Amino acid sequence: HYSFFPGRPRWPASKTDLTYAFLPQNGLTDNIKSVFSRAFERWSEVTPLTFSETASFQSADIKIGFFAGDHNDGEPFDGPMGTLAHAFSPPGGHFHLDGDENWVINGVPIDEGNFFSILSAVDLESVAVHEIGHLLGLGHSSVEDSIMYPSLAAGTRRVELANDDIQGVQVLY
Ligand code: TQI
Ligand code: CA
Ligand code: ZN
Ligand code: ZN
Repeated sequence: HYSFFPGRPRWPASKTDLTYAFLPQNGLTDNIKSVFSRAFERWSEVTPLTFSETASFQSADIKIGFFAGDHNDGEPFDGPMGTLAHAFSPPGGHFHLDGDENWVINGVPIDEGNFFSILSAVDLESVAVHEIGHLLGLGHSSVEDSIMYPSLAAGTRRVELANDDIQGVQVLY
């Protein structure tokens, strides 16, 4: 079953059109950006919310960046595996991904020429859909095939919202 953060934080009802931006220093490719766009779309299909990319990192509601190790928010990343990403509950909007993961998009590594075991491959879209759930106010779910279930087998892709995820987010929005 779905859960919320303590106090059930959510984006205010007056703010249904959310903007997101990518940390300019990351210099992400269009392919990587399109993964996030698809991940946002899955949540906008089942809520009144819309998500659009803005060029202004400072003013964006949701700020997406890849960071390695300590990045000065008290929650350092830990190299390959372990913590993959973290996002803060509304209206925080910080969405950080561990730059040391072996991220893959449709099974293809983001970093060409970087060879690694498929056992350490992490599907970017799966993690993005999960973290956006947190950004919207969902905690973890006990339903095993839900997006908000707190574990994912290595190399696995899980991007379709389960009924449990939809019911949870529709309680909030
Ligand atoms: N990152 C954790 C997560 O997003 C951070 C976290 C731990 C957390 N406890 C929390 C966030 C409680 C909110 C509330 O869940 S993670 C997965 C999954 C992670 C894990 O790196 O462990 C995904 C990030 F589900 F695969 F295990 C994304 Cl999809
Ligand atoms: Ca890690
Ligand atoms: Zn962080
Ligand atoms: Zn989580």
